[in-house]
Amino acid sequence: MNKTPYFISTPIYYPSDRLHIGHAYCTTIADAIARFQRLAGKDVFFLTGSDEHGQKIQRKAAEVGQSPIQYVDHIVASFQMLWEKLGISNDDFIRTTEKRHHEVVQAIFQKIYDQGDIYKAAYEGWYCTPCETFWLERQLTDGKCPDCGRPVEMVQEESYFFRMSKYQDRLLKHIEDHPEFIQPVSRRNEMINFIKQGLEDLCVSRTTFDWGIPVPFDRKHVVYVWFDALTNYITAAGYLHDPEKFAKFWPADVHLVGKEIVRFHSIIWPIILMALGVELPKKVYGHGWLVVEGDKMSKSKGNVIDPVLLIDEFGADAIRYFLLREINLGQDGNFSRDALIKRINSDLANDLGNLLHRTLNMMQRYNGGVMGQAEAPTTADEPLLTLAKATPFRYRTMMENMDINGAIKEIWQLIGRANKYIDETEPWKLAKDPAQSARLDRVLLNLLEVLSMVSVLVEPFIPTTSGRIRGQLGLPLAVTAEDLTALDGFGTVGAIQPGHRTGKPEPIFPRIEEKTEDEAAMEKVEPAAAKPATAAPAVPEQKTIPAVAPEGTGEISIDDFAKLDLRTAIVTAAEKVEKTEKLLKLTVDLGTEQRTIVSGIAQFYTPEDMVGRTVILIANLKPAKIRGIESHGMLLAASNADKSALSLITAPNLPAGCKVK
Ligand code: ME8
Repeated sequence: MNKTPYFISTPIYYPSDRLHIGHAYCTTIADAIARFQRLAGKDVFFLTGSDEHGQKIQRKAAEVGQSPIQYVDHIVASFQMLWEKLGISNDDFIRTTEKRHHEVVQAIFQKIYDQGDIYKAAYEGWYCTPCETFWLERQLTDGKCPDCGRPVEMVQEESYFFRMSKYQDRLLKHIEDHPEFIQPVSRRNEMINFIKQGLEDLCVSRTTFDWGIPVPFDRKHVVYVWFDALTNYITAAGYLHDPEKFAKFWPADVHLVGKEIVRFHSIIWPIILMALGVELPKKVYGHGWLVVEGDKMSKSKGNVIDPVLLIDEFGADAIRYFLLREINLGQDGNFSRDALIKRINSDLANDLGNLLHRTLNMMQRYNGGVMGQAEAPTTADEPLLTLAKATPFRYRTMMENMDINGAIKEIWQLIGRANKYIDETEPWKLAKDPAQSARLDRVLLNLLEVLSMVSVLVEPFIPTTSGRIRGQLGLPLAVTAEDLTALDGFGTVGAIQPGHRTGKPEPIFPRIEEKTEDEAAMEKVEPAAAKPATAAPAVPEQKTIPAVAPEGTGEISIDDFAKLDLRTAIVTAAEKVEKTEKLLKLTVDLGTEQRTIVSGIAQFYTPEDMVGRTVILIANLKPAKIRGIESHGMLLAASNADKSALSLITAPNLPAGCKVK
């Protein structure tokens, strides 16, 4: 039987910089939907990639003295590494520098030109290079880019223009006739208003730089980067190169994009397709933005979150779960370390981890890990079984509507009900009475069946964990479309039969000891203040010392100690770091230079206490960003075991810059 095709895409990201948690958010959503659609029996084509041309990239490469291709090759490799680490199951990764893409862009530019929808004229207007967007004077906000708020540049050049205005009425009608085309509805209304103000013809070529796809009939020009980038979706679907694939996967089911680029996808892109005589995508979904502690992420604020570091610390599934559970798809959402740790502890370690652990533990203790012959369900089982029967349908409906958050809540409601069922049925009492053994088996069977269901339903969100749960349950590790279908018959077709063997319980998500942000920040910069040193008190950087110490002894050589550049420094200014309890920002004089240090001592020293003190500084410690402040060095301090007392190491009678040996 032919499977129904399903095509989902993410934006192709700019390799102007490494990706941050916002990009990981979008790609994780797309991955969860792609995985769900595969489970739902569809033939899925899940596309992501990189948008490599344009002025922004050319400038970035020049800044570091590299050719654009050298520059992007390196960054694109980091994208691919990130997607692998995050468990992203994309079927293709398109780079706009690939030959297959050049050919398509040039062919469609030529076709649209030949039919008279692209014409040459002079362009004079504003350009935002970070957004790669043209603006009219009247569209600017206080003379700046209305999208990103950054300065714009005046552009005056000969350009090719695309007759967008000609298609305005057709596009408006399409949007009005297809309420599902732009979602959520708030974005749809914005787009309708935008089009009603009148569409200008779009400048689709540039001449003042050359990092782009040449216009085939006029080599002085390169194709405008958005015209180039949007075309990626049909290139990858096989347009011109693989008609069979294209017929199967086009039109795309959904272009998932951030809310700031819905305009490009629901106005420029459909008009390009109309000009080509190609069907429009079925849906453009504009997801919300991820902010950090309520603030937009930006390099200048120093609050950009690197997903690679988070995955290394917490694991890919924990990050995926947080992003998918915490934020409603169409709305903006907040990322905070505290909220992440809370979610891991409550939902993953407590609710899911405990259900699995308790059930498998009881299977081992009462049944030696082997399922017995269970008696028929009783009324005491009804609440759990009724909920379990209803859950797959509700889950499917929500996932089809891209309500990921709602679907996850459904699963966790079932998990919560199953944990309660253990408390209600008290299997430990049943286990004491041999006459109750078939009843005990029923309770255990219900729990195993529910866990088996959960292992299928969570696969799109936490795929590695799904496999680990299934391994412990004694089920095949990979989840298939048949497994999801079988859930519809829950209660009649069981995954667990008498004689089934379950494995040993292993914790799937260890609880994370909650630390406040200040504590985490302090550990990064000042391990001596956060944790009392166990070796020599004057050696606070515990992480580097064991690496050079002879194994097992904990001792270091005098040469190791000599690596530390310890110096006296005089504090010249001090203030509290805003919105923190424990951090002070200090300016210290080293005799030869002034440094800024962020130190976790605010509970023990006021800013006034600090000014004028001569402290000891590790001067050759790598700088670290703490709360957006670059801290260059670390003060020495000693503290007691429960950290209730802390004392700075000082050298009151010495000038700044003396070496400590
Ligand atoms: O715009 N929160 O690429 P880009 C959530 N190359 N999502 C975020 C985010 C945040 N804080 N920051 C970025 C481009 N994103 C073009 C796209 S498509 C033909 C060309 C996500 O690298 C979000 O999906 O600036 C946003 O639309 C996308 O990254 C922009 O990535």
